Parts: sequence; C-alpha cells; structure tokens
Amino acid sequence: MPWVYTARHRHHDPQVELDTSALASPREVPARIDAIAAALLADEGRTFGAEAQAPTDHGLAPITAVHDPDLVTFLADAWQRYQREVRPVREVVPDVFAMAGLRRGMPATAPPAAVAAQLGWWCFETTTPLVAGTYDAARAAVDVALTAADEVLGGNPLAYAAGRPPGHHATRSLYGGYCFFNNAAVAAAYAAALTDGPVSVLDVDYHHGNGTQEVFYERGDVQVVSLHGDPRRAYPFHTGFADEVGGGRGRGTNHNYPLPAGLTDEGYLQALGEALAAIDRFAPGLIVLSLGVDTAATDPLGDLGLTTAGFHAMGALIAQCGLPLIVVQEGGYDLSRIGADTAAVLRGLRGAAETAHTPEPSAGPPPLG
Ligand code: SP5
Ligand code: ZN
Repeated sequence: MPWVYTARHRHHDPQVELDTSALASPREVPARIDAIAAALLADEGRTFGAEAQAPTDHGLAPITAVHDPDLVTFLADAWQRYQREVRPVREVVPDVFAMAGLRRGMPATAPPAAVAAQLGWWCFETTTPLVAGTYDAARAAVDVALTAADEVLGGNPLAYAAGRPPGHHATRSLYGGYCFFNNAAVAAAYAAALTDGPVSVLDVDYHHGNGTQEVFYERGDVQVVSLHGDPRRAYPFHTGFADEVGGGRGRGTNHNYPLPAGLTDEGYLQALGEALAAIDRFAPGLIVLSLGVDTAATDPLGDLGLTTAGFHAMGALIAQCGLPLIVVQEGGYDLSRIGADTAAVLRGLRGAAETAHTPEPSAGPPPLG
C-alpha cells in the first residue's frame, strides 16, 4: 500500500493554544504524525510500503479550486505581517471575529486591510494558532493528499496520506479546528475533476467535518457522509445535525450521523453500516476517507469508545464497498495509540482493497492544469 509522508509537517509546531477558556498545550502536534509513521515503518513492509513516498508539488490550482484564493494569499504571509504590524509573537491568534451580527442591517464592507482585522475575517475559532512554518506545513499536507490521490487515480486501489495539519474543519473561506487547507476536500475535488465522475467523502473523525460539508454542500457530484459526536455536545457545535442534507444541486448528497457519548465498537459499526449504504446508493467511482482516530475510547478530545479491534473492523467494513480509497489523516490525539489505531484501520481496509476496481481518468487535458 503506497503511503505519503514529508517531514515538512513539523514546520507547524505550536506550543500554546487557547482551548476551553485556558491557555493549554496544543493537541495537534508533530509527534502525532511521527507516531503514525513509526507504526507503519515498524510493520517492515508487510502491510504498508517499507518506506513512504515524498509528496510532489501540485501548485496552487487544486487548492483554489476549493478555497477562496484570498484565504490562501492571507495564510501565505499572515504570520510574518503580524510580526511587523502588531508585535513579535510566536503564536498568532485572532482577537475579534467578523460575526454577521456585528453589522446587522448595515452596508456590506470590503475585506479589512489590517492583519489584526483579517485574522478574525478568515478564522472562526481560537485553537488554531499560526506559527512561522504553518503555511509551509499546510501546503505540504495538501500535496501529501494529492500525491496519494495520484496513486489511486493511477490504478492503486488504496493509498494513505500521512499528513498534518489536518483539514476537514477548513471551509472555502475559513480556517480553524487545527485545519488550514481542507486536504481531503482538495483531493476529492481533484479526483472528481480528473475522473469526471461522482466521488464520496466518508469522514469518520470524532468531530463533524464542517469544512468538507460546506465545500460540497451545493454540489451534486461529491457526496459527503460524516459520523461524529452529536454537535449538541461536541465541537464544532454549529454544524453536523442530521437535517443538513445538502442544498440546490447537492440536495440529498450530504449525510450526517450524530452519535451519542460512550458509543462502543458495536454501535459505531452499525451506524457506519448505514453510512456505507448511503454511499452505495450514490455509486461513486472512489471514496476519500477522512480518517480521524479521535473516536478512540481514550482520546482526550473525544467521548466515544472505540477499541483498536474496532478500528480494524471499521477498515474491513469500509473495504467491503470494493471501491478505490484515498485515505487522508485528520485527527487523533492519544499519542500512545494513534499509530496502532491508524495501522489497524489501514490493515482492515487492505483486506479487500486488492479487488477494488479503479476508474479510468477522463480523456483530454486535466481540468486543473
Ligand atoms: C481535526 C480535528 O480533530 N480537530 C479538532 C479540533 C478541536 N478543537 C477544540 C477541542 C476543544 C476540546 N476541549 C477539551 C475537552 C476535554 N474533554
Ligand atoms: Zn477530530
């Protein structure tokens, strides 16, 4: 199984974040992906490639197919501008958010010019600091996902993108939730364009993938299916309810499965079975799997109850679809088991992946250049 990794993820290395009303040690840290890479390497090539591939540079076009180009431009030098315009500081976090209620009934304003104002225009929450190397790491994470997509589009039934920072909370025009660019959404849009066919995103991270949902909400060619902690109690709180079914041409293509606290393997796999039936009805050519293992029983950010055996069963059940799979890493914060749980899902997926049929890329030049 090909997997893609670059040490550039370490360039995003926050030391503090503002979380649940406290300055805390960040959860989304370089050690996460290094633990996963170590687990895959310890397998010595039995299930995974004996070594990772480096990502290839895909440029900005696949990113701006999903994100506002002005968000990309902002992230490219926001940290450096903050050092000059505001004050020198290691972690940069917004103070004032551009909430619609601030300007009710007033004329629309142009985007602000000062970096301090722009932070609250492009970011939706406080746990996602910018540091000096954030943009480089976030760009690399997109290339990791796109390189895994290339493997699957080239005929491999399964490829794994071992990247961070994660992506599924980033919307078209907002970053947050530890996410800057939506790696899985960029990969799904890229795969949909290159295959000219329907694609499903299956998001099993503990948190609702609000960004992926928003990116594809009105698109009929990309289905988004997410299982997550019920937003009545779980981050990101404002999205992920079952009545969010898609709009316009995308009506009926968004499926949310809010889950109760304490759910264990059996209940989780039952909900996953329902989610997979919805994917089966959509009949995609491939699946992008947003794989967060923060559903683990011991995860510090989650309250579900999955075991490592449950993660293996999750992979095996998803593999029964018989569809090619681009697996993109999202969350997972228990460093003592993130490697084992991720490897368990991938081993389960590989069980049936050998038999998967890969769609032909459409003829003609790639639409994304
Ligand atoms: C990709 C991903 O998993 N992002 C998750 C972002 C969650 N950020 C804020 C979580 C706040 C939880 N506060 C601690 C709760 C301890 N039970
Ligand atoms: Zn998560």
